[in-house]
Amino acid sequence: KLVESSKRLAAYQAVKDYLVPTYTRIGIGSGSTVVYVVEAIAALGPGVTSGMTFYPTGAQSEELIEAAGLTLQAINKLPTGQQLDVAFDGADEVDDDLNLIKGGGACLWQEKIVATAAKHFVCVADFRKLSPRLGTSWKKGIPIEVLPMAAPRVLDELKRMGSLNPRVRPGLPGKAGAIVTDNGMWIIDAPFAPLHLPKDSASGVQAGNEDNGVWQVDALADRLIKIPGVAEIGLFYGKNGLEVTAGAQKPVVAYF
Ligand code: DER
Repeated sequence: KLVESSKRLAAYQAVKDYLVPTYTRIGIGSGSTVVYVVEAIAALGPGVTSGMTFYPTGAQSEELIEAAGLTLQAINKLPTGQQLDVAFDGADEVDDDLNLIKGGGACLWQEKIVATAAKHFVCVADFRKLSPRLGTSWKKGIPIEVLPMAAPRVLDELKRMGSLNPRVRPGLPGKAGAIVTDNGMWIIDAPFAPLHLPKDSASGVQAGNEDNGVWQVDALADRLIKIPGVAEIGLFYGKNGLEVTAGAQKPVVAYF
C-alpha cells in the first residue's frame, strides 16, 4: 500500500540520516509510523544497538522498544542536565515551517517531554501529513491533554477563542466514556481555522484575533497552554523548528 511504503521509506531514511552509531540515548515516539523507525533501528543489529538506550513516550512506545529487544529506560531516569542524542516521532500534520500537530494517538504529553529532552527531534511522516498550514488537512482539531474535572471549562474557553466544536475525545468500542491517556487525563480535540504563520501576517492577515477566530501558530499555542486545566497541547511549533516550552530552538527535520 502506498501509505505504508511511504511511512517505511521515510522511517528508514530518517534512521539512516539521523541515527549516528555512536549515539547512546534515543527517544521513541508513538503511532504507526514510528513502528517502522524501531524496525529500521533493530535491523542495524545488536552490534550497533546494544550500546543504546531507548526512551518511550507511552505504553505503545514501551511495547515497541521491548518487542524489538532494545534496551528500555524511562525518561525520568535521564540524569538532569543530560539530553537524548535524538528523538524520533510521528505527526498528524506538518506545515511549511515544520510546525506540527501531534496527539492523534493521545500520547502528546510524554511525546513533548521526550522531544524537548533531545538534541535533535526527527519527525517522520508520510506524504499525507504535509500541509501548507496546520488545520488544512488534519480536521479533527488540535489535541489538548486536560485534567478531566476541568474539561467543561476548557471547552467553554476554546469556544470563546473561536474553536469550531471542540469536544472530549470519546472512548473506542469497549471503553464507555472518554479516552484516558497513559497519564490518567482526557484529550480534548479543538478544531480551529487553518493556523497562520508569522510570514502570513506580513500580508496584513489578522491573526491571533479573538474576534475572527483566526490564529497564528505561536499566538494560539501561547494562549492554549495557559488555560487552567490544560496539561499539554499537541502543537509542536517554532520558527523553522521545534520551539518548545524550554524555549530552545531545536531542528525539526521532517521526513516524508
Ligand atoms: O499522537 C501522535 O502525535 C503520533 O505521533 C501520531 O499522531 C502519529 O501517528 P501515525 O504515525 O500513526 O500517523
